[in-house]
Amino acid sequence: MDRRHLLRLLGTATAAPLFDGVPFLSALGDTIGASPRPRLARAPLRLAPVVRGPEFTLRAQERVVEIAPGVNARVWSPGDGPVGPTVEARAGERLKIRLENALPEHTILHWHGLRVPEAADGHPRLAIASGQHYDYDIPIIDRAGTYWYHSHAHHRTGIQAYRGMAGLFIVRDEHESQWQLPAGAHELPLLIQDRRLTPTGEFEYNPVMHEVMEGYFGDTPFVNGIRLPIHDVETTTYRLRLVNATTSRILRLALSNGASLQLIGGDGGLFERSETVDSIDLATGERADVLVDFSKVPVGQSVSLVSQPFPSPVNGMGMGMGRGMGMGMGMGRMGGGGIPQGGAMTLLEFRVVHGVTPKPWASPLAMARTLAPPERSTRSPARTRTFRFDSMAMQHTINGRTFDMERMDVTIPFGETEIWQFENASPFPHPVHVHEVQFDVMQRIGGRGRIMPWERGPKDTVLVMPGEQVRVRVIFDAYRGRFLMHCHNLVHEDAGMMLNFEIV
Ligand SMILES: [Cu+2]
Repeated sequence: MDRRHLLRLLGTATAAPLFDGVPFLSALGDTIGASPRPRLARAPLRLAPVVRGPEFTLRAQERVVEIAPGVNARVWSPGDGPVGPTVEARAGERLKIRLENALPEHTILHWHGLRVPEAADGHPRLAIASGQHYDYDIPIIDRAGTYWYHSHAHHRTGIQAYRGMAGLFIVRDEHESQWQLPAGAHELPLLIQDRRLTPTGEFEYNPVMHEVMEGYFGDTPFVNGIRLPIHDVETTTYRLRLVNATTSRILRLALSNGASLQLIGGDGGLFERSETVDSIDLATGERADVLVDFSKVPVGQSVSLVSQPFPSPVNGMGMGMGRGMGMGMGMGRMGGGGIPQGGAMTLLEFRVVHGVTPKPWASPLAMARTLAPPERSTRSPARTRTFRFDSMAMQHTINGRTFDMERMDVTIPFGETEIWQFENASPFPHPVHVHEVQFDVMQRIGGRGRIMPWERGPKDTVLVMPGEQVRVRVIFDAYRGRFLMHCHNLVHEDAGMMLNFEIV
């Protein structure tokens, strides 16, 4: 009796179709990572449904959804899909969003990158129990940009975001509209995650000791909640809104054919000028707005969005250990470990299927002029504060302390400009996220020693590598209240690498 026949007799052929060739072996199957993986058919990319104001409800619930052809997975999502819907708003609008919690545990959503009133920021002390709801009132005071939202539940942010409690939040405004950037089918919001997929279609999340230190890495890429999808494109220019929504992974985003990316914006909207780059490093929480030109790709060929390999950024870990070994010294794959930090991954395949005459906005030269200069403060900073990020003895600390929900760590007078200096004294990378602000990266000392092209606009999250000091200029002039600053490696955040600050 062959295996297919056996499985059918056991009644599992349709319920658990993940093993080799049963029944999804196809020419579109693939292998991910270094070790043999189940061959699965590839699914088309899906864009999350769009929700708009002035009022709507997001219902967080457990669902079983299709994440690859014939493969269902249990997700936790604030909507009907594998991740949350894309919120679209216009600057100046006011949104009233109700979060209904039908999950079996507490949750709360944070609107990442947006400056909102204290009550709308999703501080973990505002989390609601299962069966409860929370009403957000959000005036959109920020400029056009690619923001996002995700769970901020105390000690549960990592697993909830991993299971699908995340989505995009796009703000549009008049200033951006005048540039006639690729829109409609040529604008693709892409929420990138990595997960470990078990043979029964479950998302495995169980950081063991070394993963609590370095981070939790998946073995399978997901875009908009779909496993390694395919998207059909025309021979013209597309706008990709890239969001790193992984738990811990730094992505070195590039195109598989070596073509360059035209970087037009970042965390806080469009840059003053676009810049052509070969790759973009995005840490968890960071975003990039890029134009990709498919006009030179012959119809019938594919180009993939990939994360290129890079040496392990863990201090003291060389290239050798970064490749396939990770911190676990071989515990990695045997223990179900994912592709290590810096490992190569294919994220999304673009199949060029139509030749079209490029539209006027498709000229990269046209985009090289000034896009949208953000209004930034030139006030001199009132003070400098230093925050030292350290990881040792199974603890992740900021200035020697782990998070205490009730302790106020920093008090800032409303309206003041400050320099915040983030120092990474640990062996691990830390993407530092500050709620309620868009800051300017002023200087990086040590490590890479410079400001990267994708850090030249307003930002809310900045990657601080081991040995680096990064200075940012922050203005606290939106709202008074209690907010958070934390590491956005969600394993570190859940372990307490977070502090409260209050604007008074
Ligand atoms: Cu961290």
